[in-house]
Amino acid sequence: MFHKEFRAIIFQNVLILCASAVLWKQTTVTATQVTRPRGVSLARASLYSPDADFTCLDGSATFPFRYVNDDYCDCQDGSDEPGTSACPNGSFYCRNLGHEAMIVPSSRVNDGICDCCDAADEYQSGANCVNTCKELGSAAQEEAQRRYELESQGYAIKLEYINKGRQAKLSQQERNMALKAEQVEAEALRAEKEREKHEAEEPERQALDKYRQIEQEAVKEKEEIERSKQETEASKAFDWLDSNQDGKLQVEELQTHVAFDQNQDGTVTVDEAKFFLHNEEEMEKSDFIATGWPLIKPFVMKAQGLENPSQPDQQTGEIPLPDDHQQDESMPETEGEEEEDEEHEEEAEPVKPSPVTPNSVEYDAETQELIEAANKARNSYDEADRRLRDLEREIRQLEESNSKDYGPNEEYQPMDGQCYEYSDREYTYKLCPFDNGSQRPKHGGSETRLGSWDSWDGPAENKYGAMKYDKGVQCWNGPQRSLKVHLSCGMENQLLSVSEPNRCEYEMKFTTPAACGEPKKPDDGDSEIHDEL
Ligand code: MAN
Repeated sequence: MFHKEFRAIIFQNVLILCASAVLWKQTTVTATQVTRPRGVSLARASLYSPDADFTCLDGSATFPFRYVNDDYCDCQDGSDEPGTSACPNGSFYCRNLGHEAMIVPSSRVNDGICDCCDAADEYQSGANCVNTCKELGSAAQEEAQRRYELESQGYAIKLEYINKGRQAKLSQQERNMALKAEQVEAEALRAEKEREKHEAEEPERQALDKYRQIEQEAVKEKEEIERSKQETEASKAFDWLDSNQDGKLQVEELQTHVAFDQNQDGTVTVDEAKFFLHNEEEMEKSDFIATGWPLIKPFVMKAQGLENPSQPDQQTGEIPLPDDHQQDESMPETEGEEEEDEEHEEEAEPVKPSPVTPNSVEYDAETQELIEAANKARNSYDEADRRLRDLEREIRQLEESNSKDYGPNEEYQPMDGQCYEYSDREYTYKLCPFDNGSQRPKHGGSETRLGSWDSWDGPAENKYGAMKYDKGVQCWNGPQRSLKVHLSCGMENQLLSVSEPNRCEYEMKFTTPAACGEPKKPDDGDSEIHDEL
């Protein structure tokens, strides 16, 4: 209490001594001629009425108005001392006429440091502050004007982008409608061509069926001839090997031929001979033809120095065997031997060339015509089918592009289909908006996809401020790579920088006119702060 009274006495004294000066220092007059205590903004002027008691702005106390700016802190929120440094938490407002108003902590008032450009915060410190608001104001003004002009140019380009984007969307929609109409036609045409194809293929099938039968018969005939050739050859070999002509092949008979000396020790043992008789003592001719000769023949041929035992005689398919088998150890000549036995050659039935073979079919004129008609119908159908597929593909692509969000006014559409690059020391980065982002080592190596277009990813109040690309190439021992692109207003589309704040998580800074807002004309630079409570 004593303190309060003491302070009041001091205050009154000061008031008496320098009544007019203090009054002047307590108030300041603004351009709008509103009287308010020092350090109070225009917006708060009405809360400081000299004709009434003052209530702290937090409502915590009320006292005579003369306590305001009396250099003694009465309010917890410091609101009674806006123009002195008495309260640690007060705030001092400098008008900074000619530049921008500013609020500084009132603890800085008269601390010897010039905070306000109009020097208002140092009215008693003797800091010799000079009012620099005019110079600062005009520099800021110039900068604001420069920014405004840039933004205006960027915005003008953005308007062009909007036009282009809308135009592209419209023509895509028109093209889509036209394609859809064409698709209906193309479907009908394909159905018609399919019907025609079936109609042409049916008579062709019937005609070819006849030929197929002939072909099959020819094949059968050929096989039959081949089989009989093999049989004849086997039969002759048997007769030659069956030296005692008893109609059976015995072990001893085979032992006389060195060709069966499998281990080549100079003797054909019983076991070696029996091997060819399926481990029996003897073999009937029918068994020899069926299974014995195929086993023996390679040995016979080997003895003759022939490589390919299955090669048939071109003409007869027979093995011309020597009349005198005593001359052995020359073996019976198998097919493929150069010298031909004249007798056998005469005996051999010439194989008639098959009229129709699977590889060289000659069709009669009528069938040929049916095939050509069916081919034509098939080609027409294929063409109609291809056209429909092409249309469907184009429609799909258009719809995919149409479903992309190119911004509130289609302003980002012109960036689709373009790519932009940026190089740092190690990599060249590429951004193809609405498609993907990638990274290529500068000194060789393949491109790594950092992500594919996913969605807009800006904050709630500016969704179009950033783009997300995800599902990039898997990081070694880590996640799939991903990329965030931050967009800001600029004169041109340009990739400004790339960073990798976390391993395999990339960030790009990209400027584009599409991100420019409507430019606001700079004011005269002399602005008040709207410091609402
Ligand atoms: C490559 C690049 C880098 C990445 C590593 C992760 O070197 O894609 O950006 O950090 O792989 O292993």
